[in-house]
Amino acid sequence: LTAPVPTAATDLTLWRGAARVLLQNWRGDSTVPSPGLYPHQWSWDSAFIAIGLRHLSVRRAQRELETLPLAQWGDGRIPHIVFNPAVPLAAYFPSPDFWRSSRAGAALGAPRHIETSGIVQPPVHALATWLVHRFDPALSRRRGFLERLRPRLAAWHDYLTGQRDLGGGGLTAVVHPWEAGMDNSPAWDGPLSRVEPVPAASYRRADLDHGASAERPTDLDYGRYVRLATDYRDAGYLDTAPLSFAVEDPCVNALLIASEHALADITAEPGGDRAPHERRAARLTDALVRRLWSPEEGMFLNRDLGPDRLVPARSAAGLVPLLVPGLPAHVADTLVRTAKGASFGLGTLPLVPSYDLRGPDFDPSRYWRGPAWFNINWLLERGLRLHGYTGEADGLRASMLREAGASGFAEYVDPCTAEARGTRSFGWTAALGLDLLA
Ligand code: 2M8
Repeated sequence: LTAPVPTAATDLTLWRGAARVLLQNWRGDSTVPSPGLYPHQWSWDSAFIAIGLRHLSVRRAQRELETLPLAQWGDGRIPHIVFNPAVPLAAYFPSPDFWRSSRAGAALGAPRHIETSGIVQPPVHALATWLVHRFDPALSRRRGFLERLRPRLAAWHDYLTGQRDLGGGGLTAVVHPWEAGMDNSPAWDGPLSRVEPVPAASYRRADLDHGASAERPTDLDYGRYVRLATDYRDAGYLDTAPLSFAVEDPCVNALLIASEHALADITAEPGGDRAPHERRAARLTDALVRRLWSPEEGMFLNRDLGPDRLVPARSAAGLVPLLVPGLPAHVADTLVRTAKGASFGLGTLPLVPSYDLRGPDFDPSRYWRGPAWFNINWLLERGLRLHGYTGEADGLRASMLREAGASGFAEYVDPCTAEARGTRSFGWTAALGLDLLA
């Protein structure tokens, strides 16, 4: 153990509970989000988990972040799932025999001996790497932690800002709802409506073995997810192939910017030049505001690259850019006003919901269509602090600490009642709770 154990009784209970989840979900060189529902390594989960794990064991946190890029593809992409070969195929769908990465991704340099998915997830990794380094710089230097990760993180960001600038406007785009991490957000309903679902009988949903169907995406959503993933795979995971789904997401891009700033720090630490990364972060920030900011809505929206227009769905993804350091002050202030308003209830509800409470498709229980998620709230807490909203950040922190423990470290909660939803003993809920406690 590298962190002091808290002394206050409630903190101690939370600390113990969170530590238990992280110890139970540890698999030797990485952490599963949940042993039942998600029994492999997930990309952005690992980054959030490492941020919390550093308080228990810096070595494990470093290991978590080192393991993931071992599965990086030659074109720079870090896959959204790294499969554990010891887990039976039927335990999770889509399984390695669906993605067939080592064959279908061979031309793009997919690993030959590790099976992965072929899509990506939000780039939280450089940010997590920097936070883990800073926690124990001496150990990090001794182990060459930053040196080993820096070229891989740079290649990852080059991929996202290069091949994945599908709209040509200076932002990165996602080609599947799973890539943004908010699988069934109402923001995808419009773009997804153009996708022909595969027949339900052509695959088996393993998620329903572990989760209530009212809290998971619908079969229609799944049919479309599978169609998109199949088409992408059959095109050899090429980003130049015609793509029926391509969207610029404000949360993904905000995390890329925050991570690009972290990459500047990572580069400068051994004496390298931070300027190219700072310049890229500034260019991305300009593009984010130019392409995704909606003054009318007082928040960022997704841009659907098919018709090239903003999607009018108000998802919490549109508040996450609050964590971008160089955001114009009037934009940051407007975002906070929107978060505190009737749509997102910051300061009045236990946690900020994943989607506009007053939106026509709001559902307090169904996955990313309303429930509150701890990673999004953690990002907002960080953003509030960054822009000087200390009181709001303190309130959100206290609320997250209370609900993380009370919900049994739930995957997500009803944003109005804070009742637990989804799976329990969920990795990033425990990790980020621990981080806020420290
Ligand atoms: C959820 O997504 C996976 C697909 O990647 C699934 O539903 O099977 C999302 O909540 C995603 O953000 C998360 O990374 C993943 C594992 O926790 O689960």
